[in-house]
Amino acid sequence: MVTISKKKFKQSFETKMYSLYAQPIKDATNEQLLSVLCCVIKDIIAKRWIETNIDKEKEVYYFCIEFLLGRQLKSNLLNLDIEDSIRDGLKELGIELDDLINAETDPALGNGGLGRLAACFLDSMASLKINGHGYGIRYQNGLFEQKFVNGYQVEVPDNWLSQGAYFWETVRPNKAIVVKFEGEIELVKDNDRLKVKHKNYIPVMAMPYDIPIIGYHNDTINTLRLWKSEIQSRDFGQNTSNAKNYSGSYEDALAYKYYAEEISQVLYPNDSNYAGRLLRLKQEYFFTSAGIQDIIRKYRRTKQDIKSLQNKVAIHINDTHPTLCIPELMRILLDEEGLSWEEAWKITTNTISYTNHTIMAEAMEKWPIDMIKTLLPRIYMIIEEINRRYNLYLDDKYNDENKKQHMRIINWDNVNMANLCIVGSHSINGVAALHTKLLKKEVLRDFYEDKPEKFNNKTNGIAHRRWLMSSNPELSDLITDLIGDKWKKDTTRLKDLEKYKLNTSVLNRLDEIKHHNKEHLADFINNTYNVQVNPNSIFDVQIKRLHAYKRQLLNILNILDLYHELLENPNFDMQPRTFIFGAKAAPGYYLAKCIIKFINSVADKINNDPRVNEKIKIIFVENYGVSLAEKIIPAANIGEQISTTTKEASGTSNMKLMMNGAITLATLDGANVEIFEQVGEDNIILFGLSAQQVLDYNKYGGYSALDLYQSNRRIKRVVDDLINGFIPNMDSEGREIYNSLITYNDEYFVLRDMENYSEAQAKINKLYQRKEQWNRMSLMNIANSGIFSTDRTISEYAKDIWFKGCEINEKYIKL
Ligand code: AZC
Repeated sequence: MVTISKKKFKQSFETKMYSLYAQPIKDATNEQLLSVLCCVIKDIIAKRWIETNIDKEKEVYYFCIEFLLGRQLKSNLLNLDIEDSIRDGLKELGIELDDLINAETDPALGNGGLGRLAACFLDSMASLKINGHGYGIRYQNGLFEQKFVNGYQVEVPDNWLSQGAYFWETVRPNKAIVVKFEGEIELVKDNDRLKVKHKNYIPVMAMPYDIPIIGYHNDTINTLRLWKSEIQSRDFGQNTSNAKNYSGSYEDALAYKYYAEEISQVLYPNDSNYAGRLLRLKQEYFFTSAGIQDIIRKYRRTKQDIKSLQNKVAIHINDTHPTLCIPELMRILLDEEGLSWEEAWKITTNTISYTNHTIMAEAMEKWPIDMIKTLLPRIYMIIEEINRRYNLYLDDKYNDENKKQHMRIINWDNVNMANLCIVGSHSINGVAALHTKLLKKEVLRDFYEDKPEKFNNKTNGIAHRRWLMSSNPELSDLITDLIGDKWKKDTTRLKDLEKYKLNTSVLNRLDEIKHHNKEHLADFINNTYNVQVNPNSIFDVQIKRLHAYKRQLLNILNILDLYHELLENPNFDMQPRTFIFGAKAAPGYYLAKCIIKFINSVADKINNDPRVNEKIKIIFVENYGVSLAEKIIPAANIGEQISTTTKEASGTSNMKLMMNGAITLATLDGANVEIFEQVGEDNIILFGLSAQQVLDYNKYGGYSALDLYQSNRRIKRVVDDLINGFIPNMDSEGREIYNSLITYNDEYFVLRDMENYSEAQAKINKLYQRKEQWNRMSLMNIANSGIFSTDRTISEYAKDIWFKGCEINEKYIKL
């Protein structure tokens, strides 16, 4: 284990301050102090980082177009176990560690669940001593910063590199790689073989920026390698004689610079939604090609036979965005290694595995043939050949044209990326039991029936080190006081907490800690938004992307209904509630933006109505992201997981919230089903249509929202509020939402589930008043959250997918 004494740390800190900034500590800004601290920590880990990179065992490469890391300082100190000496050392130098923790930028290089999951996976791979590395894109601008102006979402570019640099990264120009776009393919005869010549291509340099990923109390330091796109400068020793010849004019040079740099300029702000833009396809090829070339380059240095690649390397495709790993690996094996198609295909499929993250049709990537053909001519040829061979297989096996059509990789002038992933990998998994079941039974049924052995489930998880130990230290300490600290490395031990479920003093302690966390959050809300919230109220939290299927609308309509009830009956028995929302909407997603405006407008009305604002407060936090989540989650009493059943593949905020003692209010969707199985019916509040009911409705044309609206007084009342001027400062947004519910027949069953939801909310109101019982439910949630650690998820990936059949598999079976 790396260690550093306080004395040594202080010396290193001062020396680094002089060498970096040539100034005394007292003159430094917090950013400068932070950069010095990061450098000192990087010095401490450098030797271990290099050693982890000298690989003896099989390595995992996790390809993902987003990594939503969050701030790193606190979790790095925790994982290295040096927080105390650093805190004390800094104090003696007159510096507060917490000031530096808060000075760090929060790199928002992801949209939501998918990107954050990838970051949790990195943490767990390192903590389980798996040589697992991430490949992604170093976006110049991450997810936009959200501001509310008059209740509307306004997007401001995220300038996360404004401090000049990201202090954790190390750029490695000597490891840069050329990625080739466009041009023509020529097949030249070379002895008795055909050689592939790519001519007139546009070379784009992929510059690697490495971020260390530090394992928990072990010596593993893995790497997240993010690629930045740059122009190809001539002096990197790579043969680019066939590159497109720019005339050398100023305009040409500028156009080329723009072409190259644009690729990693900005993260697409869509969550679970496919946009189909050329630039996105460039991004996808850019990072997959750079990553695959990098893997092969490293492998070649080991001088092992390329045919043994699968014994040393596992490549994981996180959703379809990195699908081009498949034809890119084929390209290298065929064109550079000279293998036959059969050999190359066997290696590729045995090396690559794929995770699906959604069944929503609008998220399924389908790229137009013409686009791929022009941008990636050689890659397209390979995809075409994969498709041709697969069609032969299908024709041989099936007669049903419909079925075959559904399974083809190239179909209706598009390349279906999910189909390519399924055909080109040896494992396909969903991210929660229900989701995997829906993949097998509905969305991917034909593929499942064809090759059932390829399909498996890997229920998502969360990094408990960040989401409990680091963000809720008081709770973490209480747990350790009660059951010892083994749970930190084996979260199933949290179960030992159950023996305290009848212990009043433990339950009271739990309550006190929750109360402290609520006070902290209340202070933050007061300081930031100038709204007073009562820490004795129920903190009811819905934090996730804004999407119709996630049904923030159901939540706000119910609040509006409560408001009416309170106005009609001021003695209405109601425990005070603070409803907290955090959500960004994709900039082009109009309905989602209307819902944001609606929530803000309702908040404005209710928060300023003295008749009710002792009972209800609504807070919509601006710019929700990882850092805000770390503040909100420890303070939550209720986690709202109210998606339309079947639509949320898994969810992960549900797991974070339960692990911090919030009670889940949920539909039986995604991983909520497994949360329910863990905690039992007494410790979760369920409502809403079942998966089967939703599937049946969808099959037979839905229900009639209009009938329900006309027959239910309370539903009619809140729906009418959308358009009758009751909520001030709304423009056409109310009409837009109204239409989605009534004119377009409520695709997401908001009104259909409304009565049931409001009964569930009333139940919570009663339960919360029985404080001891509530605290017991909270304890039972924490105690049964252990299986939702990504340590469990990753050990399953390791033994069932990445190291299946390998000797070192033994190691993971124990986990
Ligand atoms: C999300 C799912 O919507 C969410 O349910 C899941 O928890 C998360 O992935 C992690 O698995 N999906 C996405 O963010 N994006 C896509 C393209 O599915």
